[in-house]
Amino acid sequence: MTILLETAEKIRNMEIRGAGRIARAAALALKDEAKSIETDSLDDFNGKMKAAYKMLYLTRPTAVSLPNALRIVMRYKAATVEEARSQIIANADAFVTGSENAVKRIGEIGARRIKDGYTIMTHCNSSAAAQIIQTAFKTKKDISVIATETRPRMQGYVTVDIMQKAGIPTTLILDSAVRYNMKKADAVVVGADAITVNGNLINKVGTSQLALAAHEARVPFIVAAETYKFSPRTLLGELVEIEERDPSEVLSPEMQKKWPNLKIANPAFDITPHSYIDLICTEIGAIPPEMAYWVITEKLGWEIEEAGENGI
Ligand code: RI2
Repeated sequence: MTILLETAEKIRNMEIRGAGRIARAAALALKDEAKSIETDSLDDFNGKMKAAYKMLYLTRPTAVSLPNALRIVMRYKAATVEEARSQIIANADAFVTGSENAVKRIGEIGARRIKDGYTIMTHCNSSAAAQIIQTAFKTKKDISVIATETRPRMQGYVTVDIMQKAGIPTTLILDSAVRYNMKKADAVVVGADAITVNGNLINKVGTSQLALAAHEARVPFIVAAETYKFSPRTLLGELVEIEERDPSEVLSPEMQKKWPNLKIANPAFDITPHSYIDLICTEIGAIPPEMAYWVITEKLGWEIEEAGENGI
């Protein structure tokens, strides 16, 4: 199996997951495809690259880091196959390095918001959010973590594993115990799959409940998001598609047979309104959600026309 097919399959089945990791893996898959296409015809090369782009694009619908990464890698203008190939390789390498540096920078910026003695609640598993917590811990802050299980895929275990390996005191809680435990939290830090032009956050289902409970308890709600998590297509009025995953993630096929008339809803993400977000930590600084329009138009620099190219 080619790296392209393997990467697409692993993103689809969530072996590769987490919005940032998906973006980096997709960029590297395009790079590998560019390296392996054997042709002298630029049209042929372009056609094969577009097919690769499309295959990766269609793997998961919500995390905007995926189409953003694909577009960045595919921004090439070349007169020959070799020129195209080397531009794609350079674009992919620059994206991956930039993405890794962005996560580190977010860690440094976000850690300044974490005071000594803080307990931080987090949801699911976000590399960017975990980076803030780990960076704060490394600066000798006496911090602890409350991590939700994050049913049905239990990404909370990944967070617990990271925190335990780093020696950070951590409490694992049920998703349904968020409000009860919020009184013990001094801050909530979560990641992002997408941020819309009006500053709303799309993240793992359940995130909006953390935001509601944090708002009620006056606990700051902080989002860790690289700028490529902002969605240019929302500038055109489009909504971010919420991925609906297989019912078997919620209830086993055997149990489903027991209740043949039962419906199961399994949205993977939900929407947190910008009014519940105190701060978004990006690699270009800590910004209010109201600056989403600026990030999309000025930082990502994408013209409306480009953002509207039907993604492919
Ligand atoms: P980083 C994940 O989605 C979670 O929703 C997480 O908050 C978000 O991606 C961002 O993750 P999933 O792939 O990029 O587990 O910060 O469905 O690692």
